[in-house]
Amino acid sequence: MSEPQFACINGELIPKEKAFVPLYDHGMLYGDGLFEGIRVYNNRVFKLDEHVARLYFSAKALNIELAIDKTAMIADIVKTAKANGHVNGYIRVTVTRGEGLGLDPKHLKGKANVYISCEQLALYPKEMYENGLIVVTVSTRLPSPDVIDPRVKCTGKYINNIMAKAEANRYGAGEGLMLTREGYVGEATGDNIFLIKNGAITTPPASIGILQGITRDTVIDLARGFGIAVSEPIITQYDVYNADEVFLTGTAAEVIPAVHFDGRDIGDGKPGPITRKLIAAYRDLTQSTGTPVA
Ligand code: PXG
Repeated sequence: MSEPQFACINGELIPKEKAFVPLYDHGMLYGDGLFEGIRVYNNRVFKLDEHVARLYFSAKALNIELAIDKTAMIADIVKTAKANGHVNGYIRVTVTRGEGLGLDPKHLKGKANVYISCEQLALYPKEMYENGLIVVTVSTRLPSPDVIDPRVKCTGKYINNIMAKAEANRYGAGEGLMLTREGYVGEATGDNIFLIKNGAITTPPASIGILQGITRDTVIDLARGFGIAVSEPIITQYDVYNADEVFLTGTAAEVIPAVHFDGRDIGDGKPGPITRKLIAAYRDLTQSTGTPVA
């Protein structure tokens, strides 16, 4: 992109090439931070209130004190999107506990740091949305909810997801399916999973140890709006292999069919009709709703 690009650090817009993280930022030292990935579609920020709400719930859970309230955060996010002039884009909000050496939060200077940037991001090529993804179950397990509550979207936890993604890459798969410690189906490395069987939808319950995705909630609403039953039972690999259709959801991946798991075709190995219907409905919604940027 030829136009100047900006990041927003603690409310101040800075040319992107001059935007740096302090050496002793707790996020840098210990992964002591939170993040949100948010999309801009058609000059509107999609599900902005929901992302900011999740960020503040995560901050509360980790006792990270922000200097600004949700209204000011929303204004800074919109300001950053606007400054970068992306009609469609991907906003990253990162909050860290602050600056200071040593684990003890009482050594931190000042309040949490807030970093906001905006990029272009296409996670998968267009063909994958038409033909579907190949997925493998990875050996990297989800952290147990008694260690870190999965609803907390904290940066440090993601080393596990990165290792899982690298494992999927080694198999040449588009995504890795992560299981809970007990071996139940959890989620992909950056996406939630949905199964369709006999016209009804299932997805693992958030309490099993997964992120309660905003795209997940959106797709559940869309499906119910179509009169499709959605439930959240415990799901096993057997259920995945024997589903009629499977798809993944996430802000970055959006809604994407998954047609092949661990060497088995799902159904006939092609994206199914309900998946296609939900992809179309999700696209319509992203184009027509959201917080205006301009
Ligand atoms: N599970 C996990 C583990 C995630 O990290 C989702 C599900 C989907 O949640 P949303 O709210 O996006 O529907 C996520 C989301 C990134 C990146 O920077 C990570 C996510 C989303 C977007 C980008 O790689 N995680």
